[in-house]
Amino acid sequence: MKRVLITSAIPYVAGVKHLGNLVGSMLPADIFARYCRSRGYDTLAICATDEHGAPVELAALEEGTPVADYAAKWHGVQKELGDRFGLDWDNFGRSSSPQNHELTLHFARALWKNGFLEIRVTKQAYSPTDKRFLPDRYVIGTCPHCGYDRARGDQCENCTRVLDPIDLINPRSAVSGAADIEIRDSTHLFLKQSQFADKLRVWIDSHKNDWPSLVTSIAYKWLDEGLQDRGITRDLAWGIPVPDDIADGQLKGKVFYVWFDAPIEYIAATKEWADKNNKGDAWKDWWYGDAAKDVTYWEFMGKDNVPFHTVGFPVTIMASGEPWKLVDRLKGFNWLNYDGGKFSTSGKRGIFMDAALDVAPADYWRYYLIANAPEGSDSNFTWEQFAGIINKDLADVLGNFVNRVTKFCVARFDGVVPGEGEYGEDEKALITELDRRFAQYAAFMEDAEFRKAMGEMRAIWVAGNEYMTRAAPWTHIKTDRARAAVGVRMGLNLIHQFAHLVWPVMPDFAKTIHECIQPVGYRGGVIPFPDGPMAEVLDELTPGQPIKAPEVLVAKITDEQIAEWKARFGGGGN
Ligand code: B3M
Ligand code: ZN
Repeated sequence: MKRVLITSAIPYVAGVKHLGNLVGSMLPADIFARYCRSRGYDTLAICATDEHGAPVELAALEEGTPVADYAAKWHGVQKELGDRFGLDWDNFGRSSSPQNHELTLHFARALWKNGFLEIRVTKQAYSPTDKRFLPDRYVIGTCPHCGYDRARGDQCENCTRVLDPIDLINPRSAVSGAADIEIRDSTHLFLKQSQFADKLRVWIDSHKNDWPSLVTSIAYKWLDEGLQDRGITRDLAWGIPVPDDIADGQLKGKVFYVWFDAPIEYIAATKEWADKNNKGDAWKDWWYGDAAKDVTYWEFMGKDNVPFHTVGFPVTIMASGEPWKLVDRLKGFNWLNYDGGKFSTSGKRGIFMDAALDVAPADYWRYYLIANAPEGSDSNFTWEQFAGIINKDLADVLGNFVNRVTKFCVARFDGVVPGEGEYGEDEKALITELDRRFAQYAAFMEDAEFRKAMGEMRAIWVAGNEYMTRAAPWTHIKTDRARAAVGVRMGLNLIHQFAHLVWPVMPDFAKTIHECIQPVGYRGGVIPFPDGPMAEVLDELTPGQPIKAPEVLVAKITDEQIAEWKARFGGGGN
């Protein structure tokens, strides 16, 4: 059996994530995982909250809450919102877990023992006003590469380059705004990444054909610019402390850099899963040595996270000298913009996961976002486009199809699958077309080519609708009941297969329509991918079996709603 390990970039625990975060990692990872489960693959889907580092410490500071409490609270909020969005992880872990502390120390010790860590005295930003070192995002200033004036000390949000706080022009403290920033000496551990440049290049070359060019181009850019050694400790209080047996206690009071322990949490969250479910060492079978050889490991992330997954984390694994799994398929995404500008957490611009669910059900968002995923280039959200796609694809095409067939069946065939008549030429032509389209859809999904897959899904709904218009049982019922019965029977079978098709993308919707038409023996849970050739699955329902017509399946979005949401969320044109 195929084994598929799936990780989504783990969101910082601070606050509610916006739809740009969702579409760039968690949503595609979940849809891909559900697709894999629907094919019967042995699937493990992992996500977590990223709880360490300057961003979280800073946010807790702003809120005036102890960091540990702050992290626990927001982990809970994110877990709940993820559930409401249908994100169905095998484990949604926490990078502050004991398992991650343990594994991070395991890696750090292996790196130290293998001679890939070095103690260096570095120049760090220090604020006398704040009486502390200001690592990473604690410093804000102008990006030396692109001139963006609110670049943060760890990475420029605008050009995605990774920065050092002391590179920033006009630096100021994120804590107090103080500009009295001094440069002081501080001792840190450095991972000798430069020694892995050749090995990394060979590895990245080997993925030239199965990673998106967005991903390989970012990876090559890093290698071509010359791989720098990387500081993996910070002057922070919150995080995983450096133990005394590394660097003879010289790093006392410092913690590992969040980007060192965050990817290790992919493994640790798998161990959390095993521990929670009494699965012993089963977590290792996904990650380590021969037991994990047949696993295909997929990572999903936004483009700003790509360097850490094509260089940082792989170097950690390579330098450990242990046979941990490296990523096989790395799916990176561009940005989703909000009405021509950036989604911004700090600027509170755009739509956040909690507010999104106030205005529309999770399935609308899941479908809209994945159908417009920023795969080849950035994509842009507007309320008009959102409403247009929901109203056309989901209401006019899919919802209308389900409604007219089920309602007609209830009205004219006593709400049972009619058995009269035989499938003819029209039905056979449809079956041939759908065999081809389902196969094409599956091929796109196997490669996580979501836009193409959604295009094919839509084409399948359209083919069903067009067939129904030709079959017109509402016309034939007056003169030829058997002929009308054939159309209705095919229509009901199509609806049933649509539930199977759309489950990974719209799980609630799929469940609703599947419950209206479920074949005898269905027990709930995963709604599997159509199991067999269309000639069989489109003739699967038993004549005489009762069906139901769902209540309004997809309510159309009105112009008044669009106006109201634009006013509420800002942006969105006028
Ligand atoms: N937390 C950045 C982000 O949320 C970071 C990802 C970690 S993946 C190991 O986009
Ligand atoms: Zn920049």
